[in-house]
Amino acid sequence: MDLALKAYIKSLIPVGFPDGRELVKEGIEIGNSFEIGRTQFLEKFGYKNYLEYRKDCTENGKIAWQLLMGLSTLEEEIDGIKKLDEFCERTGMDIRTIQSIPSMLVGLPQEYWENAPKPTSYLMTKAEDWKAHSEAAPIEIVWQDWHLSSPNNLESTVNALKAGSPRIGTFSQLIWDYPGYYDEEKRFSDMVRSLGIIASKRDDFITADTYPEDGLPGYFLDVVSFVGYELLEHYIIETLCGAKMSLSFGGLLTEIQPRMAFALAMHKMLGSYDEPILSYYNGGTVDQWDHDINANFGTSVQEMLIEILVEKKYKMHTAISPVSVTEKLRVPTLQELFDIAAAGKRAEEKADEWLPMMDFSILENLRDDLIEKGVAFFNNIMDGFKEAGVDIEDPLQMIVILKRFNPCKFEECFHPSVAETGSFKPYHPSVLGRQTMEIKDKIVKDLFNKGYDSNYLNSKKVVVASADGHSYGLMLVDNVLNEIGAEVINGSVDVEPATALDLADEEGTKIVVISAHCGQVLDYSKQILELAKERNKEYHIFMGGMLNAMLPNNTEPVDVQDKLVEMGIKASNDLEYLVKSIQMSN
Ligand code: B12
Repeated sequence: MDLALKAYIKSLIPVGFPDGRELVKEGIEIGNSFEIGRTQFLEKFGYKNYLEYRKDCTENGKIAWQLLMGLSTLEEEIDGIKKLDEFCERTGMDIRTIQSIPSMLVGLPQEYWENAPKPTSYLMTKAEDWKAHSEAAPIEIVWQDWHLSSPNNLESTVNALKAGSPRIGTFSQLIWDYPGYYDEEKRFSDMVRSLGIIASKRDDFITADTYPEDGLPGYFLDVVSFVGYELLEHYIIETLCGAKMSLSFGGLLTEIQPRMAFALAMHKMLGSYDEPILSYYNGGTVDQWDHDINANFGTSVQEMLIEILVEKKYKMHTAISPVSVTEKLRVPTLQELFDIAAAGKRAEEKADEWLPMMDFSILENLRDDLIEKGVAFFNNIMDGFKEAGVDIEDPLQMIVILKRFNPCKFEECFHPSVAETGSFKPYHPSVLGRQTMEIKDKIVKDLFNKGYDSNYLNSKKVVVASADGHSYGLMLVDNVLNEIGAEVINGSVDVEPATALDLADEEGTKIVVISAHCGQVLDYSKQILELAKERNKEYHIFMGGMLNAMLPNNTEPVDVQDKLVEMGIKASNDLEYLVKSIQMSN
């Protein structure tokens, strides 16, 4: 291994942290001290556990359906669960699982709430709040987001299990940062304890779920790297912590062949009929239109149809969790969720007519190629870690290193093409990175056609950063500004207001460009403007991305671009406006 890489990996090894093996044991003890909750769903339909339900669906030639729901208050969320039950009863359509998505704040201990920007979705504070979901109706409730890998993971894992959640996620989200929270040792020691708790519930088929696109793979440019990385997570969860792993995916892997081949690869390597690895397919989120939104039913339904067909053929017990046609606009309403699930269920009615015409050999060939190269990627990681002195049998050390690893560098370091050809070259490119570069090319071409050139910004120094974990808008802005002649300093993702201004001060520039997507732009802007005032300095603050927020008395996020402009933020998604305004800023 190259010496610089070896030194880099060494520098990521945590010092003075507890031994992860001991933390797993502590977790198992905590897990043995309480029982998992028995839900209204299991009671009403007479299943021993949720896996038995999914197997029952397979055996009866049916698909298990799920919705992801994160409404703006706890009351609305509970009411939404009841409404889904009513919808199932009225239409005869069984959509019996909800993955509830609370606010990011639920992942933070409450003492941090006051100073954190307020994102979309609802809050929970006590064990009864979790229980209220699974007691509301015979609908199975699952918690993944902001649970297993958040700073508050120990409390939320226990609460979710006591409320009967059949899986706890999301392992891959360990790379997410939380505003104002910096105690890595506590957060990840607790995460290993939580994995121990889940391990203690193995016989109840409770799993630790992951969702690659929310973690390092969200930055990867090759589907092969997804496979290799998942082998690594499987090694940590199953081999080091003794917990059962499950995996959901699909938001970003939207091209049908690699999408389905990835599922088959996971099933072939890590799953079986009795112990499935795949929990659900999430609907694709990147190909959606933000105009004439009903057209999105077209792409969504064909995606669900192939998932149904693959499920019928390979019997992996994978649920389908469709994404509303409004995905590109904002968090969906309840009715929008029902509409897309109903469309999928109607496609299911016809699937048996398609099945005899299907030839799955293309998918199987791609699956085998992904497996071969993915295994090579995994072996490269393990060899690299060992050579750099990582204790690869300590789950805490492994998790902390993943958290600290630069995601893009991670892929380039271990990708098998590097050993083969000397440089990184994706074998089966992932969608979003490629699409973002295509959008960038088009924007730059249009700007050049309008008379801008590669010296237009005359090496003006600009700090760019993402206010949350979304990186592609940032990548786009960085590349456009760079090609129009700016000197771009990229602060990366999860950058807090103070850090953005610190970076601008260090670099001696007043130009700060923020990309934000989580509905936090109003709070973020207030904070950054107050800080600028305190520093008695003038900055030019630009902002783009998803310029919306949850306002009091509203149940859906609303556009706040005008409010931001009134506050003094140059808020717009227009790249030409950005380029022109930067040119005029002193
Ligand atoms: C990819 C994605 C993710 C990936 C991100 C991976 C990564 N490495 O970036 C993952 C899966 C991790 C993710 C997670 C979450 N996401 Co997300 N995500 C998306 C998705 C599908 C695409 C965003 C994207 O990258 N587009 C490609 C880029 C190139 O386009 P863009 O970002 O739209 O940017 C355009 C313009 O806005 C502009 N632009 C962007 N920034 C800037 C800045 C300036 C200054 C300017 C001028 C222009 C500009 O440039 C682009 C031009 O076309 C959107 C839905 C959608 N289809 O848009 C949801 C979406 C943004 N996510 C959303 C949410 C809620 C989340 C989560 C909170 C969900 C959760 N699990 O709880 C987490 C938060 C994670 C975190 N830590 O921050 C919501 C936001 C809701 C809202 N505000 O109303 C959306 C809209 C989905 C939805 N309908 O609910 N997400």
